[in-house]
Amino acid sequence: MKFTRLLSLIALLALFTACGGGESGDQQQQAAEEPADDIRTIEMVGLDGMKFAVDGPKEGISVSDTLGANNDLRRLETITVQPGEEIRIVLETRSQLPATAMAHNWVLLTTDTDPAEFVQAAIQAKANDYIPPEQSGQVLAKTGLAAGGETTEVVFTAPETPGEYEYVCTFPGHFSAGMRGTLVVEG
Ligand SMILES: [Cu+2]
Repeated sequence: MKFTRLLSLIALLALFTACGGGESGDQQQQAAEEPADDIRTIEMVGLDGMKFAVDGPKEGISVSDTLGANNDLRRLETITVQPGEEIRIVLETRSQLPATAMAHNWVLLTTDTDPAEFVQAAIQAKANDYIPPEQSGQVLAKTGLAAGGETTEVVFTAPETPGEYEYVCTFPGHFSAGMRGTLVVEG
């Protein structure tokens, strides 16, 4: 009797594990396709070519040309939001290079910040993920650094003041290579 119960328990466990595995796979897929909440999400890709890229034009963003041969991605240029809108930025880095050579972040700056000066200061801030601590007051929102194969994200509330806010990648050299764009807060 005891043995039979043990067998049933093992069978149940096996069933549970099998179902659980399947379910978590489905959930992962769901999560990748549609986030559980209804926060507007901008998914972008950081490329070795040092651009923020997206897989095509979508409502509320503008893009420019494709990024070269064998690449369906387009360069992301502007993100348009409503004042005070809640936004999620998801940044995936695609690279085979080591993290020390290639990583990306997404950093939104105040309108009175000179982005070129900010990224210049960031070069000295490697220990702080290339965010210069003394200028942290100029950062409105930021993701962490994502190396090849990693994804980083941030949820933030867009500024209430209409205007054009620059965002940059602060990894050395990426801003000047074109890893930048504009968040437009509509009036
Ligand atoms: Cu970058």
